[in-house]
Amino acid sequence: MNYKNIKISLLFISLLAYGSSFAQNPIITDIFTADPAPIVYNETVYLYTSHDTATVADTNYKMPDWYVFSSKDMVNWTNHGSPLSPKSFSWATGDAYAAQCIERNGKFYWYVSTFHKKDENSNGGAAIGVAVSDSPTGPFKDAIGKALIVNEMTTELKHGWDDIDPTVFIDDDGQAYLYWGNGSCRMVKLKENMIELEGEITNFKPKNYIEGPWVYKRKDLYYLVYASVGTKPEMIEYCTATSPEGPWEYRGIIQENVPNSFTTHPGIVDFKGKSYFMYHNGTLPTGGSYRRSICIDYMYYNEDGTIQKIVQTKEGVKPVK
Ligand code: FUB
Repeated sequence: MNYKNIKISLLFISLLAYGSSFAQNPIITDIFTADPAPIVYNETVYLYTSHDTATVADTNYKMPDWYVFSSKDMVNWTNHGSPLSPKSFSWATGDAYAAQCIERNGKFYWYVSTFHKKDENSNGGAAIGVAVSDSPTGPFKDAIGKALIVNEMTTELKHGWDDIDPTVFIDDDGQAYLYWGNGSCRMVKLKENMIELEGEITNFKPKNYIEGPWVYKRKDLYYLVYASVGTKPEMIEYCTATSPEGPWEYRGIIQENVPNSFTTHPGIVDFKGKSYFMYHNGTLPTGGSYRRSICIDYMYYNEDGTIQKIVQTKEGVKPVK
């Protein structure tokens, strides 16, 4: 090997070493993203996100639309743009808060929280809509031409933004459930068509619950993971149950406060044998509580199904082979 070849090899080796320790978190760096909601479809992870566009000087959210990203290795993410915004719903106005998409029978149902215009169906306030598509990346359209949940359907809390943050779960027997809520957690069954409610809305308040529920099943246990608030910014805590309707047993804190953001928000996915925990923080340059960024770290379970504390890292996760 001549001197030039040795130099090139050394450069290659140091690039490899740099690459393997390169920080992956936050995972999206060209726009500010929040409220991660991942699903696996066709050996690909699709990640549905909120989008923060507030300026550094702003003191509240500016969230114009929702985005979709995808990855086959949890490290390289493709931006599919924004196929949905509150403007896609004739009845909606205002911000595009947290949302979650799920596949059923080849169709993709994207449950979103936004705000309702004052009209004959609602006096305004937060509302939940559902959009549908034949593809995980859209195009999506309003599935029913009206909101699925309006403020007037839940009356136990008086603030107008209590009907936010939908999470949707389909049990092994095919029954679908929608959970949501700020201040208390609401639950209602969905019909098989995924666009109509079935039965009564119930509400309950897990310990320290504030918002951002994420419901899933692992082995025989149901998990309700959520953002919690006490005297500090939000953390992530969880409950488990042996039925999707509860009763929910409080199991503790999974994730402590995140740097530079008052909120955090859970999104959980298993992909190719590993469990991943997604959340947001404010660590991108010029980031903050209204300019958030999604991160991914590994998630580990104990033998008894309890969840180990998430270790928040800059390195994030390694590419899935
Ligand atoms: O992104 C807007 C709101 O902040 C979400 O709806 C909450 O979960 C919190 O992340």
